[in-house]
Amino acid sequence: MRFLAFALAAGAGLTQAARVIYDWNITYVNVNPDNLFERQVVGVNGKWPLPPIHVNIGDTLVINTHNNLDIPTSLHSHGLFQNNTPWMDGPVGVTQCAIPPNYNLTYEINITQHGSYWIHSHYMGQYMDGLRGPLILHNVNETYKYDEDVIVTVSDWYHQQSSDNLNTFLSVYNPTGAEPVPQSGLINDSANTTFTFTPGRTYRLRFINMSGFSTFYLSIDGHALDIIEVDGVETQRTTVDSFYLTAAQRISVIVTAKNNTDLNYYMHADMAVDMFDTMPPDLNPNITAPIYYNTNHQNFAPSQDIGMASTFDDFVLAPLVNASVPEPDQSLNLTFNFDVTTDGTNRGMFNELPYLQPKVPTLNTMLGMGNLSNNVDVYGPQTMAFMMKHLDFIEVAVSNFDAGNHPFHLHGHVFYMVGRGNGTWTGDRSQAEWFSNPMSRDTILINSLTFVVLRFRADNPGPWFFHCHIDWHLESGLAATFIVAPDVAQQRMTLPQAFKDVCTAGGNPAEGNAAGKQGLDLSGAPSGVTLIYDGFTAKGKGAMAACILCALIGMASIIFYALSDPEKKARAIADAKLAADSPDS
Ligand SMILES: *[C@@H]1O[C@H](CO)[C@@H](O)[C@H](O)[C@H]1NC(C)=O
Ligand SMILES: *[C@@H]1O[C@H](CO)[C@@H](O)[C@H](O)[C@H]1NC(C)=O
Ligand SMILES: *[C@@H]1O[C@H](CO)[C@@H](O)[C@H](O)[C@H]1NC(C)=O
Ligand SMILES: *[C@@H]1O[C@H](CO)[C@@H](O)[C@H](O)[C@H]1NC(C)=O
Ligand SMILES: *[C@@H]1O[C@H](CO)[C@@H](O)[C@H](O)[C@H]1NC(C)=O
Ligand SMILES: *[C@@H]1O[C@H](CO)[C@@H](O)[C@H](O)[C@H]1NC(C)=O
Ligand SMILES: *[C@@H]1O[C@H](CO)[C@@H](O)[C@H](O)[C@H]1NC(C)=O
Ligand SMILES: *[C@@H]1O[C@H](CO)[C@@H](O)[C@H](O)[C@H]1NC(C)=O
Ligand SMILES: *[C@@H]1O[C@H](CO)[C@@H](O)[C@H](O)[C@H]1NC(C)=O
Ligand SMILES: *[C@@H]1O[C@H](CO)[C@@H](O)[C@H](O)[C@H]1NC(C)=O
Ligand SMILES: *[C@@H]1O[C@H](CO)[C@@H](O)[C@H](O)[C@H]1NC(C)=O
Ligand SMILES: *[C@@H]1O[C@H](CO)[C@@H](O)[C@H](O)[C@H]1NC(C)=O
Ligand SMILES: [Cu+2]
Repeated sequence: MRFLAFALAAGAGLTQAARVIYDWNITYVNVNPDNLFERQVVGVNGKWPLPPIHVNIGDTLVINTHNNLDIPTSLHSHGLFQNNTPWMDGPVGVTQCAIPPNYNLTYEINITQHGSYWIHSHYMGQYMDGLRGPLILHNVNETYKYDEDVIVTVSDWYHQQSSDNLNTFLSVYNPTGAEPVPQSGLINDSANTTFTFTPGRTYRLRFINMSGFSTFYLSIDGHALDIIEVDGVETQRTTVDSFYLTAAQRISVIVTAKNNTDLNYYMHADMAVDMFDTMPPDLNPNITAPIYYNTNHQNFAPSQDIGMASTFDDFVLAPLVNASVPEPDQSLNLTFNFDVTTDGTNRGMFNELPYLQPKVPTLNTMLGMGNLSNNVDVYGPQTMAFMMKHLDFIEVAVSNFDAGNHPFHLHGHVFYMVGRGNGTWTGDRSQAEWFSNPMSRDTILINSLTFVVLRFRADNPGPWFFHCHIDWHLESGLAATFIVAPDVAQQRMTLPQAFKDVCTAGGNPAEGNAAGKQGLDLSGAPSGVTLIYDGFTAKGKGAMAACILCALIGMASIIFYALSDPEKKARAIADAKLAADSPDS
């Protein structure tokens, strides 16, 4: 890591742009952050946790990566717009091919935003194996004043490798789609994190949720939290006792320290245990970290932790700069649910179709196919591609048909949170609660059996991923691709050679449609993993799922032999369902 450029600029109070260069050799490291289990994780330059990245607005951030793993990787700078450089965004299959082992790729980003962000692998479930770290973009002059700037990451921690967890999760033996439950929660990637407060000082605490799954409720005994930033968007200073962060969300608060050192205090990060299908008896969901005013005594203020009873509501925060939200030019209606599909696995999906990664990254298709790129078909039958016209104001309504709450992230943009309501978005505005000066952010929680209405300006040509940030659900298919202005993208930009070479190096096609072919011949593009249309309603299937599990135990041998043949597999699952549905089961 070459950190000198930033240190000099900040130290001397200079405002001229710097080129901040990090050399990241992505390597395996053995660590034991929860003091319970040593495991192999993915770190950088032989170290884990990852070094936090600090840059100033106006700087150019350069990350030279070398993949020293035996599996592919990629890096996504979460929340950065990547305007005019969509190839720097990082999601494999959308804007790039995975970086193969022993290969180098350089990410170069002109920093135009400020606030709290993070950088993480966007390949399979790899970020839950540790490849995730803070990315802080400093403003020239911060709006709010504080004495100290402190990063606080929260994350869930698994003892198993993500690839193993993923195999268990996306398996015919898991028809209910029960997610792997983490073994621990970590504050700052450690079970031993402690903070020190100096009386009278003010602290900006940048909370970054790097979880793969669990949501946390955060509070500090005896201290009010003044929210000033949400996902890089500044808010009017708003005092709360506690707040939640879903995976991938960030909130900055200003905390004013007490005037004396009589007591020490605990910071609380409580996992939202209602998300877990099972509650492991040895999991402590309530993580704490001491905040010491005086390390010479252990007198702690009484706990005021109310956990999930928090009344925090991010919709009612007000942006620092008032929102101006016109009526939409184009509207999109998305619903999502989970169900067993024809490959026998339980998958998440928008509009009844799971996302399947195309053979060619969507960006390569967009920039490489001339006029055909304006035809949504070239992006493949199951990339859930939606075409959006340049500068249109887009409305996306998302209805959650699932029993769980899910955090959704849009790449390349922040969206206004203009409305919400119970049940399904029918287009009847009187059934929604509307916000006249809405907040915007890049990751939003959508509660069970409710809908949200989001709006954004399609001013960033490129393919932008919209997906559940629970990594298990992303991998199972809960994703869509917003295809913004291929015509303008082609006029403005050319895919850098390095982003073609990285495909070739990994044995993947670098150009063509989703099938790696020319024209509209999409034969061979990933497809055919669909709902089983067998006369059962989605709800009926959900209710039946537990029963199927019993039946599956009996059917296991049949399914085992059917594994090699997707059609037989689907048949076996369907048979299992029928068995489960028979009156005597
Ligand atoms: C990356 O790190 C590994 C493990 O420490 C080391 O063996 C390898 O030589 C490094 N590679 C480069 C290109 O620095
Ligand atoms: C890849 O990166 C490593 C580490 O920065 C460097 O030593 C090596 O020379 C680079 N290889 C190529 C082909 O650029
Ligand atoms: C960054 O901005 C400079 C100056 O406008 C431009 O020359 C360069 O291509 C940009 N780089 C990236 C990666 O966007
Ligand atoms: C930042 O603040 C300094 C000191 O108040 C002022 O001189 C400078 O013009 C400000 N810069 C910007 C970009 O607002
Ligand atoms: C962290 O705390 C545990 C006890 O909770 C202790 O066993 C361990 O040694 C500590 N680790 C470090 C690095 O201080
Ligand atoms: C938490 O980790 C960040 C880096 O990720 C570091 O800057 C900060 O000082 C750490 N805080 C504590 C209290 O350890
Ligand atoms: C982080 O996000 C996960 C997933 O949504 C959630 O379960 C967890 O409670 C969050 N943690 C915090 C501290 O907000
Ligand atoms: C600390 O003392 C100062 C001066 O007496 C007062 O203005 C301030 O409100 C006090 N702060 C707190 C957190 O009690
Ligand atoms: C976690 O904390 C919450 C809020 O104080 C409490 O209701 C809950 O019982 C705690 N859970 C455990 C397992 O201690
Ligand atoms: C911003 O909106 C609020 C109402 O939400 C209003 O009171 C305030 O005057 C507006 N500020 C500006 C600068 O328009
Ligand atoms: C949705 O239901 C909740 C709880 O029943 C209620 O408080 C809320 O007002 C409802 N929202 C709308 C927009 O009707
Ligand atoms: C959105 O889709 C759902 C499910 O198909 C449907 O019930 C609803 O009426 C649609 N809403 C609009 C506004 O088209
Ligand atoms: Cu989800």
